[in-house]
Amino acid sequence: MKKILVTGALGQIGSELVPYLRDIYGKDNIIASDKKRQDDSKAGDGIFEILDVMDRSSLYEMVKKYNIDTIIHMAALLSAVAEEKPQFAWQLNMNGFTNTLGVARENNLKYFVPSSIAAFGPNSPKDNTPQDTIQRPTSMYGITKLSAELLCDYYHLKYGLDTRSVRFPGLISYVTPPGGGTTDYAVKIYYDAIKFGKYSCYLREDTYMDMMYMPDAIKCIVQLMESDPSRLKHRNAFNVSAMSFSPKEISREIKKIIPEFTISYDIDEEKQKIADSWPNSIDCTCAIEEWDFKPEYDLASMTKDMIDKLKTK
Ligand code: AKB
Repeated sequence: MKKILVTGALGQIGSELVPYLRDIYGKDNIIASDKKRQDDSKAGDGIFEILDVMDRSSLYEMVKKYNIDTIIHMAALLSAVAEEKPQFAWQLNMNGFTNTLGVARENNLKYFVPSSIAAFGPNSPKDNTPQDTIQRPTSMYGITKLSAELLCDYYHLKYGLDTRSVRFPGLISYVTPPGGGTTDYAVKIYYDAIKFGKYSCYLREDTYMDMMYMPDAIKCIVQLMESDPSRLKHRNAFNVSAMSFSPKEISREIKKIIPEFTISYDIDEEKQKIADSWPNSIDCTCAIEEWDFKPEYDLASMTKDMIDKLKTK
């Protein structure tokens, strides 16, 4: 990777991925792009372009203008918000994806798009969900993610395009809050614990989902993209996770640092339904074997870091 275009650069992952990439590859080699410039302070000091991924010709021009060799496509709607407007979610997630994938093919670029644990469904094995198994997602977000997995595989097999991807679990970060995900509670709980000493959770206390701390997530994107292609038996997309916990377990961990913290439950049926259709925990053996995936943070170390960082913030 020498010249990288990142779409959705102001989103939850993009806003941490871009500075990380700039540190590694040089600030002039990372073209951050998003639909609109939200806030100057977030854009960093590198190149930023306004780019709507639905606009294929601008995307094509951007690739030519900067001599791009890699696209990291992050622009997408997350699960809960996609369920509120499923037709729009299909349009944005699929058209944005096929535009970037198509431009990558025409220019023979390396290509990364994140998939998600949402690509599994209620009849996938619940625990230790294997890399290759039944995938019949029931959320619109999951349907778009699985479609992208299949299409990336197709482009790799048919055209030899260097497509790579991971199935991200819920990502937890103190930098940019997520917007519209089902796993977002695991971020909000830290903010509310510090601000109010309490949190009202929209999922049942025993809802298990996979999670990962953002520093591990951005590191693993680069690690996968730089990995030896001859070792990769899988392309789209690798199971990756650092931990699996329930609201009850994360609240217990927070209590160790903020003893007065309390959690209550006010269930959002739509979000609960989505969470119930996802695995409790996924099996990451293929990512470990094929490109040495190794996250650093577990629930305890992430909780300590989140609370330290948010208190300073
Ligand atoms: C969401 O909750 O929608 C995302 C995801 C698991 O892909 N965080």
